Amino acid sequence: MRILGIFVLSLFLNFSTATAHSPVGFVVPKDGSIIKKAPEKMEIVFTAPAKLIKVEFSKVTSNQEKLLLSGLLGNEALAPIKLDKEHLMKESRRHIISLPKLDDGIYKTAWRALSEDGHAIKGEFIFEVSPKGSDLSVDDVKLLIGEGQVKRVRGTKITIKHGPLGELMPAMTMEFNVSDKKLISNFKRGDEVKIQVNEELQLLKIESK
Ligand SMILES: [Cu+2]
Repeated sequence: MRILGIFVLSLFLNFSTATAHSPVGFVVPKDGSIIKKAPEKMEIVFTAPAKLIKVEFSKVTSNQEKLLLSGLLGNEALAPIKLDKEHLMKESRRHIISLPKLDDGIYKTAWRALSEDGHAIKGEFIFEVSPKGSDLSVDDVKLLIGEGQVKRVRGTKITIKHGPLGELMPAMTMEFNVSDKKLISNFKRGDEVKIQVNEELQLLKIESK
């Protein structure tokens, strides 16, 4: 997936503010991505259950050169787009947000949520719909496969320090759930593993490297 160079800096800033206390696993479309086909929905997936309390979705109307400068100050020109509110106030890891029909252009999403333990968290991401964009549909990029090191195993939960998973999830240390504890009972702290995760962030497969 191509990344808009102009967004790399803002992506970096978003990431560093997001990691302060935000358990974001990934978003779809990926932050900074350029896609050919307008998505019908967005996803925000947290590493632990959280409730979305506000989602502001806008078309960016300033030109791209300006966006780099003004975007960093957080005052790029935006035309708000109304969304329905079905996705709000549900406690879940994975949140799906329906979108109206989108024209070509750059779109920004700013969201706020409450984590399970009551922390307010927030973040933002940008994507572009353009004929120059990637052919990949948003569903094509969801195979979350990668490698990591086991940090802890407890019942049906396993904490893994993982590298990037597929196209979407950056490297991080996080806890995964499994449906059956037999899947992870043979692993212990320090094991180097290959993993596959689904879009609900359940661990589907784990094997020694
Ligand atoms: Cu992760």
